Amino acid sequence: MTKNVSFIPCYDFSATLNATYLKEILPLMVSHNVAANPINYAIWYDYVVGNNAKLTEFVNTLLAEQKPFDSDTSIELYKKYVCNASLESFEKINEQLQKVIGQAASSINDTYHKAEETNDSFQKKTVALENISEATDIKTVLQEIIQETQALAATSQSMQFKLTEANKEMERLRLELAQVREVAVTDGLTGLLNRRAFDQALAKIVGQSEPDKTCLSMLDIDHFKRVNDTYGHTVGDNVIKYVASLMKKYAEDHHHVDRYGGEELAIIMPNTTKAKAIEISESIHSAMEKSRLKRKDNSQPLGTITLSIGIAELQAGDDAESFLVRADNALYQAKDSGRNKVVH
Ligand code: GH3
Ligand code: MG
Ligand code: MG
Repeated sequence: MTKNVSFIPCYDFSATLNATYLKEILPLMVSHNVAANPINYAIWYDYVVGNNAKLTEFVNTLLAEQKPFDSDTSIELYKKYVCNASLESFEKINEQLQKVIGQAASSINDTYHKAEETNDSFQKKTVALENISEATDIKTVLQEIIQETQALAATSQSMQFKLTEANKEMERLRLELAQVREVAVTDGLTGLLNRRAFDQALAKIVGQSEPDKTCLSMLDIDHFKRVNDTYGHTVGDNVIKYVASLMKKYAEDHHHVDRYGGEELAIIMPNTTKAKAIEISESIHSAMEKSRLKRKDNSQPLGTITLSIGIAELQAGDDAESFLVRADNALYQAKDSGRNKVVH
């Protein structure tokens, strides 16, 4: 069936954050007597990160009912919720597509055979008609021809109906596939494009663009660890979401706004001058600096949270990596020279 389809889960968090998770995951696994193999780690990773609601619910039920976390449960959870729903959707859609195509092909085949049969029969009848002289015999042959023509028309009508149905079903599957594809390139927290989409878009844009007409803006939240340490991860998540919303607000429609990983975000700007890239990045930077963010639960102000941004312009001879490195270097300079600024 679809053994050749593979779909790797996308983890786009920083090394520092993963170290934080590790410190939560391992004690949890030990306390629940879960073998620390890669499959179980992936499950408990998602559980600790908390971005996989269905998995969390399933694990919570298991824990509440004190059910053992055995290998069957673990493989079922991994296949269903980690490795992943998208793969299952792809397989399901693929199966349905095969079925629809199979039905349409068999209907076309039936009609083809019926037409061939009718053609043969007509040829025989043509010969017969040439040798018949009695009017009653001619009438019988003509009646047979009419019946066969009617049968052929019915088969062809049935094929038409089945093809119309197949067309509708394929359109439905096409939409379903588009949704699955969208999930595969979307970051769960911010709704921005994810790292997978960023890598793909950057390679494509660098390959197609003229130098001096494409820019890349890399953005990192300053002292974000402090935000997490002071207010907790949920508040930290909301700050990332807020920065993402500012990026969406100021970027142009044809730009790719991505979550590169953790609290690092990026905008790929094709057909954009450096002056425009600077203007957009400065707007995001100053909007963030002016924001007066408050905690949702108790309205406590979070204080000023700032951004460092590095901008690079595509140059002749660049590949995706060299372009990215230059933007990253600019970001590093922004950090190194005191943060809270745009460097280009
Ligand atoms: P700098 O100004 O140098 O960027 O300092 P920083 O503290 O922002 O940078 P550092 O790389 O030391 O820490 C980044 C932190 O971002 C560590 C990690 O806990 C946090 N982080 C990364 N991804 C997420 C996320 O998805 N949610 C939350 N809440 N925190 C995250
Ligand atoms: Mg940071
Ligand atoms: Mg960072």
